[in-house]
Amino acid sequence: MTQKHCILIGAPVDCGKRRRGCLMGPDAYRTAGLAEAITALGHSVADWGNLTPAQVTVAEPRNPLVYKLAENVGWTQTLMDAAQKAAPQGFPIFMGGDHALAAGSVAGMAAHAQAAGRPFFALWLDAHSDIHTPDTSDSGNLHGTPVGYVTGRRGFDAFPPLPVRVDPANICMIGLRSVDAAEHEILARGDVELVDMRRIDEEGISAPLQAFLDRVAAVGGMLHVSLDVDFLDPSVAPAVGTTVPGGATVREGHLVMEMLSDSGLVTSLDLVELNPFLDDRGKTANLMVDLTASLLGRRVFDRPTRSYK
Ligand code: HAR
Ligand code: MN
Ligand code: MN
Ligand code: MN
Repeated sequence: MTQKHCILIGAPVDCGKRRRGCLMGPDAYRTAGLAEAITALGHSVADWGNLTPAQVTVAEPRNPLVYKLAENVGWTQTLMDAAQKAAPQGFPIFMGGDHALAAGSVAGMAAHAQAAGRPFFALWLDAHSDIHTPDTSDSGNLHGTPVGYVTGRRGFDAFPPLPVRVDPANICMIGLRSVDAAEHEILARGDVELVDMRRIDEEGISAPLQAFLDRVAAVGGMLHVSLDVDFLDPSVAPAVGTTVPGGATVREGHLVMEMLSDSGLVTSLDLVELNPFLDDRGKTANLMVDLTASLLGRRVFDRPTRSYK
């Protein structure tokens, strides 16, 4: 695998939902040895430290349930800028922080791809589809809305203008098992590639992923991966506020990461929703670090498998 310059961007976003703790995520990744795992693979690392949200004022949201709108908007601006600054210099890794951060990281990476003249794709590894708008959210938790924002849905007027809309046909969601009615409605009408747990059980996780990667490769796309802790089964990744039973196994997680690594297509990564306050002796943080290492080239054996004759 070619060497990368990895840029760790600490995004202690904790305003995307009411349960607190994701602000400790970036430091949990540092404690779990993320930088060391990356350098052990021959890559270089720069840690840009933890960012802080731009201070903004916003009008009262139409939906009174919406939680901490101004802080979410500020983070979106900050991370959109950080993504566009980091992307020309290396491989940005956004250490969350909750999934609200992806409004900024994905929008910024999409803007970078456009500037580079390349198509942009996103892989959403998550139990949830996160395609609400602030108006359709029945929780008011904006970590359920980043896909709505980046695909240009209406209702984000308080947010920074979207630099470039992400085509829903360029998004693949894998791991789905908790989709709200309003999200179901928009997804049923749209072009997002949907891989729910039933499909994974029936087809395996590699076939739908490979089909998506082939599409990205065919047009020379840049691929952003947004890895939500709750993509994984809570038994192996308990440190998340929104656990949903029946998630991906450790083996499925590593297979996905190794295939992504082999593809050579991934240009940025979000690690989101880790709540270290809920972890069991660091097991979730450690697993997220191991998955990142697989994405960056860690292997038991390289493929193709050796022959023994
Ligand atoms: N759909 C639910 C809501 O909008 C839960 C969203 C949960 N989102 C995350 N990220 N944890 O996937 O409230
Ligand atoms: Mn999510
Ligand atoms: Mn989720
Ligand atoms: Mn909901």
